[in-house]
Amino acid sequence: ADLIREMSTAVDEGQFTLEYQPIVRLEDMEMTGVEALIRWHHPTRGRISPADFIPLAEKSGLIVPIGRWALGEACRQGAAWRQAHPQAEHLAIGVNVAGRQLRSGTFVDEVLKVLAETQLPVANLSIEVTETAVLGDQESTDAMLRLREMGVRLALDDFGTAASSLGLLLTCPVTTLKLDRSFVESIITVGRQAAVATAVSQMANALDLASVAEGIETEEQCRLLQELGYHYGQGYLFSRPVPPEVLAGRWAAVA
Ligand code: G
Ligand code: G
Ligand code: MN
Ligand code: NA
Repeated sequence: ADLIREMSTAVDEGQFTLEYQPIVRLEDMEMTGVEALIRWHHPTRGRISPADFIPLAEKSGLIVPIGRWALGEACRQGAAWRQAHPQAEHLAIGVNVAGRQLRSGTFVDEVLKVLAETQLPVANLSIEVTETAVLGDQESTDAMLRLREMGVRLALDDFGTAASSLGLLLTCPVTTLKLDRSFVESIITVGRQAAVATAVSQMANALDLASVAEGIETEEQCRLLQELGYHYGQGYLFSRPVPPEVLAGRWAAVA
């Protein structure tokens, strides 16, 4: 309960920051996107992991203002990167959005407003939703359809972990599947993980969707996922989530 109360003022007090984890195109290992991941720097408790506060934020509804902040901040950062670094011109900025945000009724208008204010081109934005967040309900489907009409990319995050993955693909207008990292973790030694990863890749291709494999930690996993047809990869092998100035430094170094 204390944590919820503290969370409710944390946005205004500037206690949240975003880190960005690279997403690379497996064909040439170019960084083509990033996923924005929120960090809470609590004044007395120190760093609190999103795994510990995002579920509370979702339950309490505070995810709506927190998520609104994260969307604005990620778009502002993406626009700033584009201004400063030619390499960032086509960078996809992935922003996690909770079901409650998507269903809030004002989400699509908020996206429009943020894009206008930050001058981030719509083609640079990718919204990440989880299967459990959307579960095929009409309100989130409508919001996603409107986002698609605007040209926002939509990724289905943690794909394969929820109960209704396959049915969702018929109703949910996503552009990208992100294979959950639980299928990547032991993909080299556990045949069943490789089998699921193969099936998801084939399904993505059959449905004309982009595919991202998450949680890639070794060269061996990377090679196998590339052979299985994954278009993009994300994981500690390429980079941990890093503060924005670290990415800017990498671009400046190769410019
Ligand atoms: O960053 P980490 O590596 O610990 O992320 C833990 C979880 O928190 C992930 O499942 C991620 O999707 C979620 N998360 C991180 N940032 C955000 C955010 O801005 N909004 C929402 N809804 N979830 C987030
Ligand atoms: O659930 P979502 O995919 O939005 O969240 C991404 C989470 O996965 C973050 O907590 C991030 O730190 C974590 N992550 C990213 N790459 C790796 C990886 O290679 N290995 C592990 N174990 N976790 C990862
Ligand atoms: Mn995500
Ligand atoms: Na995920």
